Parts: sequence; structure tokens; C-alpha cells
Amino acid sequence: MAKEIKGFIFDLDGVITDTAEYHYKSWQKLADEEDLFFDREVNEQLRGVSRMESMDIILDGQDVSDEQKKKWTDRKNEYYQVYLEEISKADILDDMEAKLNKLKAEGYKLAVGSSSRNARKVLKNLQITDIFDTIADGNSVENAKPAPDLFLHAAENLGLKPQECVVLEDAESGVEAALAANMKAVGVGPEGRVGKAHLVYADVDSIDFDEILKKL
Ligand code: B16
Ligand code: MG
Repeated sequence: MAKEIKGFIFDLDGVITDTAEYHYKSWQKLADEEDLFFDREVNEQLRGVSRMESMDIILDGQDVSDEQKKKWTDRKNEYYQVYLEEISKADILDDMEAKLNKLKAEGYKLAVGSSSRNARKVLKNLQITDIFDTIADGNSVENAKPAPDLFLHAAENLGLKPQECVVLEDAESGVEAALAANMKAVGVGPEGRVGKAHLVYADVDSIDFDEILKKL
């Protein structure tokens, strides 16, 4: 029942902004340099997945030492950080900032729940850090999505029960994490990817918070 909803937890990449393309370019550069197979299809599997798990998906069972993997993920992150310098307010997807401000004005608690260890930097460059009551990111918990830990951490910081929170996610692993956390899940993207969510919107532009509050 909508009455129950007191807060919203937003995934970052794919919901508030589109850093996916920068992740893609950074992994592609590393893969080209190290002769690892990588393409857009593999990249699609990395949506919402942590940095080290992304490395494992790219390696696809190849035996590489932890030390080497750490070096490669560090290098990928260096490339990514350069792209992040280019991010500005203009990179907020559609009217998401207006939607966030409206929810805040209506008294809902707002959180970020992102797998990225760079989430704070992205939010700073987008100039929207202060809209959120709490930021849960890749540094906040040990178990990444699809484990519920990140979203439970965000809800705890908001002082809310899981069932009082709605999670907005563009990744299958993120929708699974929200459901595992016993929260309401709104998927952003194709049914084949986020169809397990309680409510699905094809893109950020079509997200309708009045409908979410009415239906969930
Ligand atoms: P980093 P999200 C995720 O962000 C990205 O979708 C995913 O592609 C990336 O590997 C992950 O963050 C970790 O990012 O390397 O910056 O720590 O969708 O959870 O906001
Ligand atoms: Mg995402």
C-alpha cells in the first residue's frame, strides 16, 4: 500500500545518469591492451555488477592471479576516472533532478544505492549530492548486489523499514537485491532484464512517481 512508502533508494548508473558508456570504454581499453575478449555483449553483463566481479566475468574462467586482477581493475578505474572528469549537471538523465526535488519536497527520504566506489564523485560532478539523505555505495558493504546488503544499509541510514522503501534499478542484479531486501522494486529497462520488478518502466523519462505511489 502506498501509505507505507516513506523513502526511495536510487541506483546511480542507469537510473540517475549513464556512466555505463564510460565503464564500457574503460574496460575496452584495458581488454585491448591485455588481449582479453570484450565486446558490447559482455559489457551488458556488467550492468550493476561490482568492479572485481566485472573483471571475473570478462576473464570468463581464465586463470589469473589475484594480484594481476587487482592491477588490471586499478588500471581500468584510472581510465574511468579520466572520463568522470567530463561529467556535469548536463549528464543527469531526463528530468530526474526535478523528480528528486519533488519527492523531497513531499517529505520522502531519498538515498543512493550504487555498486560504484566512484558514486560520490559522480554525484558531486552532477551537483546533486545534497538532495540525498544518505549515500550507500561500493564502499559501504562487503556483499555486492544481488545481495540485499547495500539496500538494507541505505534503509537503515534513512531510519526506515525495508517495506517502507522503493528501489529504482536498471540491472537484473539490482532488482534481485531489492526483492531479497523485501523492498518494492521498480525496474528501468526492458522486461527481459528487469521484469522481476513489481513495476517496470522502459526508460527513465517514463518513470511516474504518482503511479508508483498508487500501485505499490
Ligand atoms: P566502480 P550502479 C555500477 O553502478 C555500474 O553499473 C557497474 O557497471 C560498475 O561495474 C559498478 O557500478 C562498479 O563501479 O568501478 O566505479 O566501483 O549501477 O550500481 O550505480
Ligand atoms: Mg545501475
